[in-house]
Order: sequence, then structure tokens, then C-alpha cells
Amino acid sequence: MTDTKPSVGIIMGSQSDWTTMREASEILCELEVPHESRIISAHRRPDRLAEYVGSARDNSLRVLIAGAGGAAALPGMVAALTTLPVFGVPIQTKALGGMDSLLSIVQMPRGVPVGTLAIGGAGATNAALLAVAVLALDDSKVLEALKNWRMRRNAALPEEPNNSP
Ligand code: RP5
Repeated sequence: MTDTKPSVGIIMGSQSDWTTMREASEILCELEVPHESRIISAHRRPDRLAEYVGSARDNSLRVLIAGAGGAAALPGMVAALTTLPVFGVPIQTKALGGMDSLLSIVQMPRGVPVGTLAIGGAGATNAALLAVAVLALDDSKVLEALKNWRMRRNAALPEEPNNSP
């Protein structure tokens, strides 16, 4: 990697979200996209949220991925504070299975968009892939990495199920 400045910021409401959000980080590592991960709770550390998002563009970030669970205000608040693209990942919760997170994130008011992904790990993975697709619009190296990742994954799909007669 020649450019070490992070172009994707992965943020989350709590340490407990990392188990899910690390899946986004792993994809970005695999595709060699510089990124950083931060715990920035909208409810517990609104000061940290304002500071981080307010300086995100100046700090070279181009896409933000925000994961939160329950009354998941974080992705929406991030979108309120920036014009960078924001992808939201609803964290699976014990109480309501993540439906609470999903509805909190997806139902944004018109004009303040959060690209909302699936609940849990699949959402985190896809948020990272969407972030890569955004960066690939004007970065041919990233585009190549994304195409190769897709090709490898699709090639690995077996034609027949295991243990079929
Ligand atoms: C949210 O509350 C976080 O995003 C997390 O998913 C949830 C629970 O947080 P902890 O109680 O595990 O810190 O703000």
C-alpha cells in the first residue's frame, strides 16, 4: 500500500459491536484499502462523534461505515453531520434480534440518507464492499482488487452440494 491515509472510517457504538464490525475491517484488509476503526457512541460520546465526523473529510476519509445496535442513533447522526457517503450496519441484539437496530437506522428522514445494510455480519461485509465500490469509481487499483475478490469468490462456488448422491 502506498497511500497509508485511511479512506474508510469504520465507527461503532460500543466495543461489543466490534465482533460484527471487524468483518468490515477484514474485507478492507483483504482488498488492501486503508481504513481505521473507532468506538464513537452517539449517546455516550456525542463530543467524540462531532469531532470525528466534523474532521473526517479533512482527514482524507471518503466513506464512513457506522454500526450500532438497539436504539441505533449513530449512523443517522453521522449522516446528519457529513456529506460523505454513510453506510449503516444494524447490530444483532439479544432483546429484539436486531430489528430494533435495523428500524432505527433504515428509517431516516428524507434528505439525510444512510445506506442501510443487512443485520449483522453480512451487513458489515457488504458495507465494506460498497465502500470499496465507491472508492473504485476513481481508483483503478481498488477496482482491480474488487474485481479479483469477486472472481475468486464466485469461482469458489461448488457446482454440486457436498455429500450429494
Ligand atoms: C449501542 O448499544 C451500541 O452500538 C451497542 O450495539 C449497544 C449495546 O452497547 P453495550 O451495552 O454493549 O456497550 O449504543
